[in-house]
Amino acid sequence: RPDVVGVGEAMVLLQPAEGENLATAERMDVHVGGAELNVCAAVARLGGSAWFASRVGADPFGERVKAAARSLGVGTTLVGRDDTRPTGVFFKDVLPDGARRVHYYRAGSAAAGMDEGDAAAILDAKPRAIVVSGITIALGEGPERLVRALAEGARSAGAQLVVDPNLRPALGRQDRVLATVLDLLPRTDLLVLGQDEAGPLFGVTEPADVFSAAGSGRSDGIEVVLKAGADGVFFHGEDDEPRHLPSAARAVRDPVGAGDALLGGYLAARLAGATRERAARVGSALAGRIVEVHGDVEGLPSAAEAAALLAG
Ligand code: KDG
Repeated sequence: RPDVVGVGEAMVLLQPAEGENLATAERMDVHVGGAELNVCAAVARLGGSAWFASRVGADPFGERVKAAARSLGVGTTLVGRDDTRPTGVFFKDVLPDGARRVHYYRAGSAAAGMDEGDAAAILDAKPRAIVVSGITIALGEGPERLVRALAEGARSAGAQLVVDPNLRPALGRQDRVLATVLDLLPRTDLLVLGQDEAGPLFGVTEPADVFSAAGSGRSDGIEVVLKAGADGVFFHGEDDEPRHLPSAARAVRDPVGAGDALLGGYLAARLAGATRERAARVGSALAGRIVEVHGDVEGLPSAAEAAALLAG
């Protein structure tokens, strides 16, 4: 029984070396990225068992995604193969001001072909937590139905439902993402969102307002983690009030993947019995490492360092 199943799309990521950009680079580094796989990688590094659930194409990039997952210690039993659709690809550019911009080549990808028919295998695995994100909802109607089916089945399968809105305007369907995340809320056990996502979702951005809009104080309890970028993170104190932790990052080179590490770190720590505060510290420490290094998961601490973080 896995601790966590992350459901979504992972892609091959091509990115120019430091100081170069997509318009002129002659060589690129090859990585694998995908929000829910990144979450699984963080959970695995903290000693949890994490499986990735997805589909890849019958192509070398599909093999590469699976190999990358395995090398991160993430199980691939629930990664299916689609013989007619390709594995998605994305490129990460560095803008003159240092900001990152991603370009997707994933329309019609194998993962975008997932639908509610994929839910049974995931629920039958009886994970302790299922992680879904708005990226999957944005991939199309089939993936949206899969996310809804998982949300409906999670509790009776004994799984917590973990939701990250992961708004990605470049993917379109953001109105469907917002509506679905709101529909899922009454069934959500842990909501991890960016402060910039709170406005579109709830119309409020102050931590206390976001927490109450998300349903804090609900009798069966929802935990909220609000990511405020350079301003750190707000988490749900044991008394249901928002608590704040400053960012653990010493320098920011590449922020992509930080939110996933924060979610994975927080969740793994909670599943290991940590308090909300310790879990927020673990998640924030992982996110701080990720932003200091190029790549989505390359900055994760070693297993030994991760264990030390967990132990406090
Ligand atoms: O959170 C990091 C992800 O945004 C990145 O890995 C790419 O999955 C990705 C996406 O769809 O944006």
